[in-house]
Amino acid sequence: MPSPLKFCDSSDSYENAKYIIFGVPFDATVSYRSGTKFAPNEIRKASYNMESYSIFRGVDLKNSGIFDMGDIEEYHDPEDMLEEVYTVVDGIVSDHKFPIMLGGEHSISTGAIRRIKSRVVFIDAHTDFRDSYMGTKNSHACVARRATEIVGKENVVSVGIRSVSMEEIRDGPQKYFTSFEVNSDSSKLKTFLNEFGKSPIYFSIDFDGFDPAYAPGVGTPEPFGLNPMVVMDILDSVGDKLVGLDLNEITPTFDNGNTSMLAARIIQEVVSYLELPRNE
Ligand SMILES: [Mn+2]
Repeated sequence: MPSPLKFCDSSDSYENAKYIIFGVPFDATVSYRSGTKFAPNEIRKASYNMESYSIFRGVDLKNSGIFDMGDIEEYHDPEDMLEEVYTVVDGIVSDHKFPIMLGGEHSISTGAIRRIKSRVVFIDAHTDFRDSYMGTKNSHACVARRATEIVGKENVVSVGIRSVSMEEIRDGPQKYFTSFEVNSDSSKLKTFLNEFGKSPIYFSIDFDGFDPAYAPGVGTPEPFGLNPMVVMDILDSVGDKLVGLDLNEITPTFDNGNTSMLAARIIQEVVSYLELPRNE
């Protein structure tokens, strides 16, 4: 899966790397604005604007061991895509490395969660708890439902919720924090995550969880969203237990550049957090 573009500071070989980036250019089930398949390369391009040094963490990412594998091939059937994501994540995790997946639409996460089977923290405007949507159970509108089936409802939480269907409320969705709760007082979220983060955590970021002011280039924008600083709160609470990351639903055709930039920066912040010296 060679790609001519590589994420910045991806200079190491796979063997020597700790963080493995790969793209999943898949947007076959999107319900409103398509184009997320173009996001992996836009995130890579945006990354070239970034300094390698994190002043916040005091970490230089040049030597952190990031390797960008490029993209998997473009699939049209969600189950084919999920099998390939599972295989790639299986290889990375079996080699004791940290997978960073660039979507693509949100349905890509299911492939990683099937392999990793840890607790899941979603950032999302939507509960994504429909049993099926537009004829497929692997729609991006169903990803949290699939996650609860894989790891149990008590092991999934969504942050930033502000758009839910009656059907999802009736079915009793996963634990969630609305954007209104988090924006007015994030202490309840942090208290919850401090406990939740005692087990390994897969972190899946749907960029429509952020306010459209910060992340305009998404498939289904929703006003009254999160400030991206919530990522720092989540890292402070569960960062030590992170076992995988994905960034999804970015739609470059509707972006002014800021959404891909935010994605590239979040990858840097997560890696620099994980690179902090630990007393373990
Ligand atoms: Mn969403």
